[in-house]
Amino acid sequence: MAENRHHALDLSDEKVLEMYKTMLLARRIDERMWLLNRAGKIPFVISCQGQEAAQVGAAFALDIEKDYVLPYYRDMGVVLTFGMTPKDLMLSGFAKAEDPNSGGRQMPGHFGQKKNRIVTGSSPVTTQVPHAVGIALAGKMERKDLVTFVTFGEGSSNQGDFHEGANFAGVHKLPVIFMCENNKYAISVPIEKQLACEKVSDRAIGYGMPGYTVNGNDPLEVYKVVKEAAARGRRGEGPSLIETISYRLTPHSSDDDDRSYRAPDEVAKAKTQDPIITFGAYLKETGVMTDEKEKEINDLVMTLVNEATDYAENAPYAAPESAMKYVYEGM
Ligand SMILES: Cc1ncc(C[n+]2csc(CCOP(=O)(O)OP(=O)(O)O)c2C)c(N)n1
Ligand SMILES: [Mg+2]
Repeated sequence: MAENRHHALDLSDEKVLEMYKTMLLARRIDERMWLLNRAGKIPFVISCQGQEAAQVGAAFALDIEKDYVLPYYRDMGVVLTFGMTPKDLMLSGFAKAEDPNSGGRQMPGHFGQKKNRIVTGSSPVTTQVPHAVGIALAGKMERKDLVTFVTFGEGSSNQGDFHEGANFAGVHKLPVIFMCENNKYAISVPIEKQLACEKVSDRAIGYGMPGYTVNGNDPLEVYKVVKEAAARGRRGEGPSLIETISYRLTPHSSDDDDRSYRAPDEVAKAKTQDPIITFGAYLKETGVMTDEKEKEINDLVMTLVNEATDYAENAPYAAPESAMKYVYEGM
């Protein structure tokens, strides 16, 4: 039997099975969205595939009753953990009126849900970073017990917003967790052409915060480092920068053909480290997940995905006369 690593992190067997279920749910919703896109039913998909372990491992380390998350477009694992439902996500995919993210107005992947403290983001990458810093500043001024958690890609870590936000958070010792989901590509640009430094986490020193690079395919490693970062933030010791290394298993989006810039072999090799497979294997090797339990989780996940698909497909679009709602105060 393999070494049990989750008990040392105070994670029960039940909790790690819940992590696995959430990762699998994100993966299966995402896969369904691709099928629906190719069937001409939903306009656009931007995937979480390959990043579920980083997203779920991190989100499980936060306080879902108090903390604020500012996810980026791939973070299905984060928003599912914070309470967004498969139905909500499918309503967004189909761009239907009831979509809590935008009322069916924006592209999918622009997450936002007030009741779950998922802060809505914009399409220009990295704009969520200064927002996370601002919310952490407000929390500190109001003496609230909260941390903010913000994610972005490694390509986006070159944007000014990241550097300005990180510097301000470092100077003012704000409770922000900056998590860079390094998936080795920014659309067609490989990591070697994006960064002159070896690691994104090397940048932390410039902003007076600790920086960590962890295996983004291992939810337990990510959980541990985010848990520690949240504790530091709550103690008033300031922000942290965490870089999770994984691999983007799909093309950039449903509108991209990745065969034009990366070798199929490279993708095939990365698939051997697919976190759904490796974490599933860990749970089996430690005796936490039996074959029956695995089937039970799979069946439950597929029921949720099917129900969400049917519900969202049959839901109404937003009324045309509501198009300007939330844009202008009165028309
Ligand atoms: C400011 C800005 N520039 C360019 C784009 C177009 N764009 C959308 S996603 C993306 C790549 C981002 O790569 P990375 O940050 O590594 O995230 P990933 O998609 O790999 O998760 C680009 C260039 C944008 N949305 N905003
Ligand atoms: Mg990237």
